[in-house]
Amino acid sequence: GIRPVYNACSRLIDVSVLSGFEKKTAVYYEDGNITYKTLQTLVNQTANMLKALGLEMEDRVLIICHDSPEFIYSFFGAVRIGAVPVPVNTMMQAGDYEYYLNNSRAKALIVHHDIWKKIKHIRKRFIYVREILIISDIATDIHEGALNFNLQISEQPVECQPSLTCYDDAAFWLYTSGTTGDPKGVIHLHHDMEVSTSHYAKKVLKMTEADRCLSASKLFFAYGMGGGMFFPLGMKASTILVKEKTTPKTMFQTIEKYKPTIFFGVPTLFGAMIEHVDQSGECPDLSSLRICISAGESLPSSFSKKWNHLFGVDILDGIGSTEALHIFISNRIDDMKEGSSGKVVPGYEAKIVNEQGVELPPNEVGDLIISGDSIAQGYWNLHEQTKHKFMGKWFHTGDKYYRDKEGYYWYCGRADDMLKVGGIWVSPIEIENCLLDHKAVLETAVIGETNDQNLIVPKAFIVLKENFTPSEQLKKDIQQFVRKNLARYKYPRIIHFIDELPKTATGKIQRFKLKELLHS
Ligand code: 3SK
Repeated sequence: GIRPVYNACSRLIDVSVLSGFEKKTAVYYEDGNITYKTLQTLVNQTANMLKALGLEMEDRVLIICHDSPEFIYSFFGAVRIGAVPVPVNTMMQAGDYEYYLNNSRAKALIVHHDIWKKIKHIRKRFIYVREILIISDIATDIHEGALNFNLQISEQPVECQPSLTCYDDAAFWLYTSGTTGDPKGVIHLHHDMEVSTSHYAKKVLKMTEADRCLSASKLFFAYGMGGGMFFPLGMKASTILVKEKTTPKTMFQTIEKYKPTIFFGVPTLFGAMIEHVDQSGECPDLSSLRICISAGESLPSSFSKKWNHLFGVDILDGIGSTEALHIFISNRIDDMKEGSSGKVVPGYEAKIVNEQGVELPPNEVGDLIISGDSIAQGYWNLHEQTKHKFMGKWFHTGDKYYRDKEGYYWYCGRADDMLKVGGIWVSPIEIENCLLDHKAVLETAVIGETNDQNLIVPKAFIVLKENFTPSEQLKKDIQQFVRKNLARYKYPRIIHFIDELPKTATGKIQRFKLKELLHS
């Protein structure tokens, strides 16, 4: 039979006159506010434009868009007509966009004008693209063979019936890059955003319409998309969008200006913001915040302590993934264990298993697998990898964890980052957390290096704080510090001072790049 209609756009965006949300601010952006009513209208106009251009259900629409209202219009405009938006990272090279466009077989491309300028010379290599829409509010910013997005939508009717999609239709894709191979298209369904909002935003963050969210992570990442778009819109709260690059300074300025109540960050950003205060001696007013969230990597407890001391607000650490759409294990506002990722978010299940898939008892390190209704359908056109990771209702996260007797989960690293030192498994995260407690260490990443005797030893890459200079004596001090605070065999036998650690755009440290350095 025909399944009931369920369209993620109408579920998250639509408001009626009676609801009282029409006049409420949905988006704060560059000194302008967009109400829910205006947002709904502009999403409808975008949907009508895509329809008029011949886009149909299931057609992919690639979106290369900075954090701005147009991101939301394009994303939900496509979802409304049953097309499938594929937002991608705005910081990539031309060749990466060629890959995304051809791999997704997107029929339309919506792109900010500054990025279009960097890729238009390879236009002929985009095999499936029929329509190109350039986001630019300068009407004269016309590009050959392309349409002006803003002009086009302004000419469209303001009403648009959502298409007859159902709960399990594909709604959007997100690309995720592993440590090897090409990025994989993760297929999310129409119900995923609402499920994640109900499990995490509502039950863990206790988000209400009174909240104002700011996400340091950009909207094209799953983490940023939740914190900066579908949580606030789904809860009829407000979001603050910042087009500029995320830095400690832009974040402090934005928080002081727009007074968010919830701030989504990542550990390296929290660390850099703390360092900014230490260096400048000025402590910005963050009193509007009722809670901060950290994900992406495990948050060192030294950061949460210092942050709370400086700003009087807690950071809730959690773990999520692009495949799960958002956070599935998290600390709670009234139940936090510093250094842990917290407990399973209501609505999800988690298990720690060994290589045979047998569940392990508390305190034993194994593979974290999870289940829950926001987990993606699978990877686009990657049948083997899909079978490997999506096993029945369980998704294999690729993370090593243990659960303590009280039900808190402790991150031990990616499955492929764990080190076997002297026959004992060692978590690089534990060593990194200890190193971060040393007064000279700003950032660090630990990997395994094979020594002369063919044994794996921990090697620490360390970025020093401003007032410290690299020396042999400092290396010895740091090694001694770890030996004093952790089991002796865990101390880094090799220390390498470095100016900067390789990171993803969300601030995740790319340990695999450091490993490549060893072999180059
Ligand atoms: O890396 C994470 O922890 C994460 C959290 C939420 C959504 C997506 C991701 C990758």
